[in-house]
Amino acid sequence: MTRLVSEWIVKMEENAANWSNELKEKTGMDYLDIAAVSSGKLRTALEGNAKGKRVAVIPVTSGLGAIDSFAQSVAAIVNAMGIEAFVTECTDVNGVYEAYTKGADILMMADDDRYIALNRISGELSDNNIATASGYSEMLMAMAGKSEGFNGQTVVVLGYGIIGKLMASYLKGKGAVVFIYDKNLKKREDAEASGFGWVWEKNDLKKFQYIADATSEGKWIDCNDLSEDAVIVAPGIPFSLTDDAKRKFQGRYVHDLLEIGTACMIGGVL
Ligand code: 2YJ
Repeated sequence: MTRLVSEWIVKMEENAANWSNELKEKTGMDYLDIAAVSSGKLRTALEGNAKGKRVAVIPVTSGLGAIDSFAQSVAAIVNAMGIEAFVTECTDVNGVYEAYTKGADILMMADDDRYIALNRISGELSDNNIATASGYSEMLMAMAGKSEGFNGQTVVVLGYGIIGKLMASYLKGKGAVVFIYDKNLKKREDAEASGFGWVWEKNDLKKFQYIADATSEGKWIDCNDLSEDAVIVAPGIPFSLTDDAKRKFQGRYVHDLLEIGTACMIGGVL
């Protein structure tokens, strides 16, 4: 799991609302739409449930410490969904106390292993890994024009780690025939036991139009590595496409560092 670095997210606070609009152009869904579809709720229901709610984001210093502007970025994403969010002045347990005393309905916080949203009124909890996997899978379905399901069409998931496994299961549940590509061949048995096909060669990735990329290597996919009509969703950090491949597939890929997962977490607890 890749830990975010503050230089990567330094502009997120000011760009959070723009990215929601760009996603709408690329996929037909903004943050609130993707939050709704990934959590199986209606957008109008989320809008109704969000009324008057306040979200507290609590910086957490345990482990490797707080990441500069992480909590501010999360709050900006939630604000961009039309929901009031603030960052607590205190951190850790004291921050949880502050969130409660200031009347927050939803608490968001992350340490090195887990990033959660907790609705303290309803008791609902969402996890960033699950939210990210379902959100990006739904993005792929929308971009592929398969919002109702893949109906036996083939999808390749790159990287069979936490998010890759979750996406593979989610997409299978949506009717896709899922193949896995992972450079660690030891994962093949596990993937096949879960009912997924296995892609042996990087060269074979060209056979797939629909790609869900959960790898964390960065710049290992170039222009000629994918099919001409490839559609790519990529929660993996750093992003796999080279700069040339990004130009080539412009408009046909979605990748971000925090936004889609965060929006979907809110969907899960509203
Ligand atoms: O509050 C802070 O600023 C930090 N404690 C945030 C830490 C963020 N954590 C990560 O980036 C880890 N990779 C865990 C993320 C889990 C989601 N997949």
